[in-house]
Amino acid sequence: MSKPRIFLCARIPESAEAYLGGRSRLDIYKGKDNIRRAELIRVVRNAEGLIPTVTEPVTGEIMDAAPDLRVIANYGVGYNNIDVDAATERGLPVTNTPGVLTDTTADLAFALILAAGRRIAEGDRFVRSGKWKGWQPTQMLGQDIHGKTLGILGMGQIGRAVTRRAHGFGMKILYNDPRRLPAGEERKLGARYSSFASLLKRSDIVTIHTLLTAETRHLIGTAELRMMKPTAILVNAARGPIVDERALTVALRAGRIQAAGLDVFEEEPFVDSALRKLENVVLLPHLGSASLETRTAMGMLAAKNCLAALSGKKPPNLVNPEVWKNRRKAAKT
Ligand code: 8YV
Repeated sequence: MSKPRIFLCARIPESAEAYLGGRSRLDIYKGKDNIRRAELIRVVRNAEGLIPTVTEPVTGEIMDAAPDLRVIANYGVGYNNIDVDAATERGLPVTNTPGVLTDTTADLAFALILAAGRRIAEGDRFVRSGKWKGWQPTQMLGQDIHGKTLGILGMGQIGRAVTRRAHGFGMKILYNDPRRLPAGEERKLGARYSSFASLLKRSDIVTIHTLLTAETRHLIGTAELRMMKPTAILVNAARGPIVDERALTVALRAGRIQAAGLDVFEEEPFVDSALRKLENVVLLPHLGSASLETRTAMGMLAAKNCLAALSGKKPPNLVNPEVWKNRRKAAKT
């Protein structure tokens, strides 16, 4: 049997590329910048498997440009870049990479909490600029993180991993999620359920770990920022559009909240200059899962999902399982 044709939209760590390359006829986009839509439409024509990343919107138009396409295996746990309904309509399985990046992303969220609270990036800029003229007792005072109340929006795998870290800092944990955890699980985790409004009002730090959906788009806007404490810190390592970036910029500039840490933006890689000018926000280029170990593991999982589907096996991380059910039904009739 000839090897399947797979198109990978960006370079991934070497060992994962080698794994895929040994099992498929692999074509990798090697451009310096992200692949553009027109180019993707051109190259996807030959693909049976497509591995996109967060930066490639995979629309019905892309799917229709690929007559042989049999699977879309996202490199990432969040799959808002893929029109899953369009894929389901076309009988195309979509997969993602959950689990392998949970702890790495939680580490990064915690790094943002610490960096925003203790002014770490600002301090680094201060030293590099040569402006530091000597130690002073009131210089660059931030706020303690240990012992504070942490509000977690979205208690999925990453939210739980953040909770575990927060216990090491003696923090009190509140959480809000459309699905409340069973009491036993809450107890084990050491997190208390809170209404959305009450979490915003009571938390010293609010960290976002929800999926981007129609319901969570601009979940945090002007009204929500006004509910937060003036000393509050907001962290977003989930998806940019969950926060109304303009409203956040206004709130940070006016000192309506104290600081923010952002790993994601509404229109990546665009970050408004008004936000970039502020000292009380830490800005990162979507580094949530960016460790060599984790980006390799994501590549291996995306590869396994892709190869499984191409060999007719149910991929381990299907996000639209109804496609598989329909396929089995069709095979029986
Ligand atoms: C990835 C992420 O870097 O997995 C996710 O949802 O946001 C990041 O960890 C990105 O999706 C890569 O495509």
